[in-house]
Amino acid sequence: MTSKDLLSRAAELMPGGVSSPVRAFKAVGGVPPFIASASGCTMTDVDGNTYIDYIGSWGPMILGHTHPDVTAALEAAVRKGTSFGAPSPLEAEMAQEIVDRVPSVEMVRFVNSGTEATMSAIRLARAATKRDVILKFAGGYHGHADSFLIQAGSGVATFGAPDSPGVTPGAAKDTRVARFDDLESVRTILEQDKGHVAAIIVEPVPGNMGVTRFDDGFLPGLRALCDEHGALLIFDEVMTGFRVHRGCASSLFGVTPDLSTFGKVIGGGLPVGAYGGRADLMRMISPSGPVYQAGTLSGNPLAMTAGLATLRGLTENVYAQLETQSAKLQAGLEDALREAVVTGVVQRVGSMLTLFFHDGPVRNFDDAKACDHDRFAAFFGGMLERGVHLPPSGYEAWFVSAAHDDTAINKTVSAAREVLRGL
Ligand code: KE4
Repeated sequence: MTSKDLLSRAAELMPGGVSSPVRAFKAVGGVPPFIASASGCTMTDVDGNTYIDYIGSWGPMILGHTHPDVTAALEAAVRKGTSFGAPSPLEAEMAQEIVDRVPSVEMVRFVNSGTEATMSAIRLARAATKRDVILKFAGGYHGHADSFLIQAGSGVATFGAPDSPGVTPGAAKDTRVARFDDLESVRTILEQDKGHVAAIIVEPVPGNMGVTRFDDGFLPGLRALCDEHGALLIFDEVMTGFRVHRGCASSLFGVTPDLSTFGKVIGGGLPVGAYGGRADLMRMISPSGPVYQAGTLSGNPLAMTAGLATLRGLTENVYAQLETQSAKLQAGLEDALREAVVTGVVQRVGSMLTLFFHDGPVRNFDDAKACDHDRFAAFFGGMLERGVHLPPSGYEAWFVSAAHDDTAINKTVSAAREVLRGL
């Protein structure tokens, strides 16, 4: 069956025929290739077409698909059982790897997705501070828990409004939405809700409105405002964790959050999330404390195995290689935009980057929305035809892996040159 046939059948069985909305190509049009296999920096669809892959499963595949160390570790692990529902040595081993890498993390709890990690972190923050309000940023994505599916109210300091049917006004009333890279908008809310803000949650490098630029003083400014107002600072590192730096974004920028959330890379492609941070806070989590959170498959031995193999494969040399290759890609794309005389900007932190069809920097969600997303859809289609599979939305980050060698980068850049010339 072709991808087109598979989509028709799947759409009768699953909403939109997909397991997560972005995969349906609504933002770019066309039929999404149904993937049969992947290897290194490529994916191959059921029709036999092979693509250079910049989705990377939305971040986890930082070593590349079917990395031999990850595959071998999983093959051995699966013969010992797939799930125990009881403690295993692998969880503490994995927790140690995280604690060793991230100075701000003293204790960790594993869950099964980034969404579970962030919803648990804000429950803990509310319990620890005995406050209800959570402040997030327009364009920030922290998974699909009700507290996060909130759009900015009419004015910055007003209540958030549900951003999806099914999210109740009750859920929305405890979430405020500020402007990213705008400390004044944060200060306004903290003053307005003085004594009621439990935490600020922020992607320390936004990747869900595209990779967004921001002032060096922004993250330190959030830390200072949290300290001034008795709120906790939560870094949502589900995407940035162990990608932008061996010690995560908190180490890259030298800003210490109270709690951090993780996912993607720490699962090596298997379902994992985690939250962690100050021990005095984490000890409040059941069973050592009163804050309840649980999960049937949390700490799953296969997911821990894939995560451990991935983290251990992320050596200093691999980080250096990721930086080199990602810089080559950025430079090539910028040259291609210039040569084609197409207005656009490439913004990158480490091995996550976004090409925006926008005149000037993209610093917040308003800028991201002002990009030419129709032009992105045309660019996406042209790249796909030339065997390069970008993330199917202009609001997403492209992910470079350790498997993206010069051949892959050069092919990507030459495809971009051709497509941009024709836009
Ligand atoms: P999951 O529940 O999808 O594992 O993680 C939610 C999440 C939390 N925080 C950040 C910063 C994230 O980027 C994500 C998920 N990222 C999207 C990519 N834009 C996942 C792709 C999808 O939803 O299919």
